[in-house]
Amino acid sequence: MATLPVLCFPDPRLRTKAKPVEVVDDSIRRLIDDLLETMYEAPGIGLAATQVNVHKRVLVVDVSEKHNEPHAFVNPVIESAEGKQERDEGCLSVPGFYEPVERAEKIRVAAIDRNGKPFTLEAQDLLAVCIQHECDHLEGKLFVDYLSNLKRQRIKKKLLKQNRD
Ligand code: QAP
Ligand code: CO
Repeated sequence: MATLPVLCFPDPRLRTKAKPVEVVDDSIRRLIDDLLETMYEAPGIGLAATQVNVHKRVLVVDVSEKHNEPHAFVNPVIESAEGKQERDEGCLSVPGFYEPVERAEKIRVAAIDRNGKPFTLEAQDLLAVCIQHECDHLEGKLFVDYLSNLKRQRIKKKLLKQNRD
């Protein structure tokens, strides 16, 4: 296992659309383990492969208090979404910034697990938000894209300045 460096907004590589995984092999299982280790170390509640500059459709989440309920999703698809909720979101790729974003309250996601087995999961509340946030990463989309241009530009300027120092 290893922790991986996380790309920081506005790095253009975060805008890459990830490619579907064709076979869940040992290299994908290693990627899942490294994503989990990187997420737990941060600590965070979700991480997508895009954020570690691997452009494959793989993401991990764990919203449990004890950080002992990891979920890994390969080729996730949100099959249905209903209702609305608004929560403060953050992102390991946008360190230090938290802003409210509106998302679906309840979703059903279909994916493949670390053994190559298809599954579906129904999620609500924070888990549903986290999965929607991480699925966006695989499309090259960030939570700051839902904010006003002014807020996004301010965040961008501050992060660019931090990364110079
Ligand atoms: C996405 O984000 C998420 O700014 C996962 O300095 C977040 O794990 C979905 C993190 C909130 C829903 C609600 C952020 C760590 C972790 C930071 C994360 C930071 C250190 C973010
Ligand atoms: Co994120």
